[in-house]
Amino acid sequence: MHDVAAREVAQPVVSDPVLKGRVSPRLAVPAHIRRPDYAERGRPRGFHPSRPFTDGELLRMRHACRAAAKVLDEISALVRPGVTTDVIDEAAHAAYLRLGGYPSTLNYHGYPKSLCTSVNEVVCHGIPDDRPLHDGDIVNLDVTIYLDGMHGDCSATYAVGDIDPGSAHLVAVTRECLERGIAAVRPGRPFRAIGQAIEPHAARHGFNVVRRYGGHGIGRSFHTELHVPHHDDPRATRLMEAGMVFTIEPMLTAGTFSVREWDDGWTVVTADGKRSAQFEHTILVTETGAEILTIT
Ligand code: EYL
Ligand code: CO
Repeated sequence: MHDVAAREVAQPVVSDPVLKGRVSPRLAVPAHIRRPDYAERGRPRGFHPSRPFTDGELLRMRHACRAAAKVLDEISALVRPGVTTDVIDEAAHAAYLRLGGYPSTLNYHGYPKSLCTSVNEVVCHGIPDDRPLHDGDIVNLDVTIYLDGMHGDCSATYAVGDIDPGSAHLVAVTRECLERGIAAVRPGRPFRAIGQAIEPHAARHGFNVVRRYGGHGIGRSFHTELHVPHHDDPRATRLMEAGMVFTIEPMLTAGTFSVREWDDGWTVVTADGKRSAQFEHTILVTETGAEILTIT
């Protein structure tokens, strides 16, 4: 397997590496908020496999997904130079609680914060800390809420102040890849069709698609057994069914698709230090295509 060679177009800058900051103490969740089963001990007891949702489940799922989109919309207004990702985490935490929900990432496999904030070469699972956002950074905010017994998951990548044209291009193409992935959803098609729609679009613009992480089935469980590759993976032979719900969340890189994990056990960065962007929606398979659930 070979990474796609960059074409002669503006590539994102390589800025100073993102350094690990100080992580503040865990935030509390009031007793009246309904918690997922992992909230206390960190491990889900199991998962509810992906299958078409009942009408009742779908009603609750729409509620959770709309709330996730509202939280993301609200906290995205905070993105500007000088704001720390910890301040964004505090705002997200308050927003989940105000909507009556639990921050799904909080203590999920021990994860310490209420959202993921992934800056520049951080691909995903960045932990909010005391690092201020710098002018020229790009940052993905990944929000998941547990509400009405359902998880709703969405993310977007934002420009901090003025960003270079190469980074703006990476962000734009990544958003287009999510749109193309969603447009490929149709009952009866194999999941492979999603990556087949995404990967060539990324490649056309000289970007690579991260393979190590994919979308996932979601609902009563944050993650089900259903894995949704964003690259063309011949193993993704399962067929989409009307009523299924899953995320599509392509991560594109300006360089290699290979990733490394920091020794904090969470933060995932590109192996070559080049920038990465991501967009995510939770979507429903309809009779004719897909419906985006994570919209306000
Ligand atoms: C927690 C658990 C290893 C998230 C997502 C937070 C991170 C690393 C184990 C997926 C999987 C967010 O938002 C997500 N997908 O869109 N784990 C997640 N964690 C975590
Ligand atoms: Co997410």
